[in-house]
Amino acid sequence: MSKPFKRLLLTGAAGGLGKILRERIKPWADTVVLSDIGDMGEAQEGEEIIRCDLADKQAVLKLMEGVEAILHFGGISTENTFENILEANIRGTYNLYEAAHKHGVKRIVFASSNHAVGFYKQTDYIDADAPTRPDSFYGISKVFGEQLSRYYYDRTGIETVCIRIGSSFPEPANPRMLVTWLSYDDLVEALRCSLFAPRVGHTILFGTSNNPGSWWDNSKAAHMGFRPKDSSEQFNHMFPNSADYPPVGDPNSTWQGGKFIVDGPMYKD
Ligand code: NAI
Ligand code: 15L
Repeated sequence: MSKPFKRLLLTGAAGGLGKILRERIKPWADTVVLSDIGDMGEAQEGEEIIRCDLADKQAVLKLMEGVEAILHFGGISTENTFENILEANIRGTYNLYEAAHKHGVKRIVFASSNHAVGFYKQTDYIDADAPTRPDSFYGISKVFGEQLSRYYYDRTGIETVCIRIGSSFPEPANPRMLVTWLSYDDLVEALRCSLFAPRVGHTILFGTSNNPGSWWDNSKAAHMGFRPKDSSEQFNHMFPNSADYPPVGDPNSTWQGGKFIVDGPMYKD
């Protein structure tokens, strides 16, 4: 049976999520092009491996040959120096969109982050139209990617779904993540909806499982048809009482972005 795409590009393929997605996205393309600066091991059947630094414009242009759609997961995934974020996330995402435009790519899924809105409080309930409130240089780079993709949609028609991923790990590491957790199955479902919903234009989707007490309203992305199946409730036993929760005033129990608001170079000088 023929697959939906001939060549589907996954950036960040050597990363935590990239390693999970590598297997799971195979049914969607004859060839999954895996790219990263890190080690991706050997190419398996249906895979092609291309080492590429996203900050290298010419290399990204070459990477894009024949690509029909992109899952953009590559880049620095936590707070870092502005210079490093600038190269990998800001210049890297610009290079990716410019190359995608030149090669006629029609749709991109951008791994944005809850840290684009991390300076909202945990008592706030926001939707995709709420102004961004990044909590770090990292969060600012995700806002940049969201705005850049908006611009490329308006200017060139490339469709993008920006998934503001909460915390996608095997299980929550703290009580905050009971709210932000995104199971791997639900992540794959969000990607499936992002790639195959008939028309997505430019959409911002909050990427969480069906967790109780969510801070995020996905009604503006209803056209995506994303219905998460998992819930963090299964992990409630890991945090049995409030003594496990940081005291009131602690970033992890105050801000949506948790401790990112105090991480990073700005606070270490
Ligand atoms: P990760 O740090 O494990 O993977 C990121 C990958 O990007 C790494 O393999 C790294 O080598 C690669 N990379 C970094 N700089 C690069 C460059 N200049 N050129 C090419 N590749 C480069 O992160 P993880 O957890 O797999 O996240 C993947 C994406 O999802 C990231 O963009 C992250 O910001 C985003 N995300 C992840 C969340 C999570 O809960 N895991 C939450 C929110 C967003
Ligand atoms: C992110 O954006 C990071 O990539 C990930 O490592 C987690 O820290 C996650 O957010 C989170 O907020 O839990």
